[in-house]
Amino acid sequence: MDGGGGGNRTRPNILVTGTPGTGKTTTCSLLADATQLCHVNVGDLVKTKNLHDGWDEEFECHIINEELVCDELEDMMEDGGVIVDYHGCDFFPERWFDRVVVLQTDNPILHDRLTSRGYMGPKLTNNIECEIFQVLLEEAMSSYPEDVVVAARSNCIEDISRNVAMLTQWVNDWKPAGS
Ligand code: DAT
Repeated sequence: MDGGGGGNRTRPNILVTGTPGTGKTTTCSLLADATQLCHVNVGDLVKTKNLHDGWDEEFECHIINEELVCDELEDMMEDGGVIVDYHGCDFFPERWFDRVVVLQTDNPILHDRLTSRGYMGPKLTNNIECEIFQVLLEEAMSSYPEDVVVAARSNCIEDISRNVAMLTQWVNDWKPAGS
């Protein structure tokens, strides 16, 4: 069982979460290029490794099997140096992450991004409500220590550049536990 400061890992693990469309994948991909950490897109992993319990017709997405996902990631997370990209955060072990970033986008902007992605009906409404009620920020705050969670605005390209620069700096300054 590890405590704070990253257990035995020599590089930190970061979770980038937020409502779909807030820019997680774009941010993680640029952050992985800047830091050489490994970007894991959990949605893609669930599809390619079949870590799900079928298809949800109403919300048009796979029903994620959280236990299978955690089992799949455990060894990698223990080694460290992973950026996890997912629109949920309460089922990962708390000890995995040194930083949890919650991306947030103003509603009209998010609405446009999701409709241009083809979201409509309950899937669109559900995600917009998720952002209005700051569901992911609440979930992150109730699942991780206060000093681990940061909220970051993601409305425009400049926001992405600023967030990537801020996180790159944080990764470069990070020190393993006991060092
Ligand atoms: P997510 O992984 O959170 O679902 P994404 O990275 O796939 O989001 O981004 C969805 C779309 O929105 C994609 O076309 C890129 C664009 N986008 C995301 N964040 C943005 C930002 N801060 N500024 C401009 N465009 C952004």
